[in-house]
Amino acid sequence: MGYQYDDQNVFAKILRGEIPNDTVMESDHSLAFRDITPQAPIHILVIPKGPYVCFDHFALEASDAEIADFNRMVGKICADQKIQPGEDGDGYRLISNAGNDGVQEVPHLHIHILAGRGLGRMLA
Ligand code: DGP
Repeated sequence: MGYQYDDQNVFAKILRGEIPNDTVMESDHSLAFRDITPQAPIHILVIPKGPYVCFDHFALEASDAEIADFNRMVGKICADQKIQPGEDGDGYRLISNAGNDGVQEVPHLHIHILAGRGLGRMLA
């Protein structure tokens, strides 16, 4: 299957500096910034800098360095924000929507980190 990356999506514009963002963390391969419509007291989006549409695209085609960098950034943010369960915080939820059924609004891979309130039982 060929992945079609639209370089006019809003996160591509953020990466090019065309749209401002509230950056939380930046590395060689990844960027984290606050969601513009937060659904919880902590709502941070983590994106790879490379042109990946969704999680499977990234997992199958990104380099090991990009994948390691991305995963490490999610972990570092959990530590920085003090939301690790059983450590300083009370836990968090990670969500990555993909495609039509996943109701993905922005077609550039992003993981939502949600925390800071009870998030309820939710699988769908
Ligand atoms: P999703 O449905 O998983 O594709 O969610 C996309 C999220 O991106 C949604 O929670 C709102 C957020 N978002 C959309 N446009 C912008 C923007 O320009 N800046 C920021 N920071 N977040 C945005």
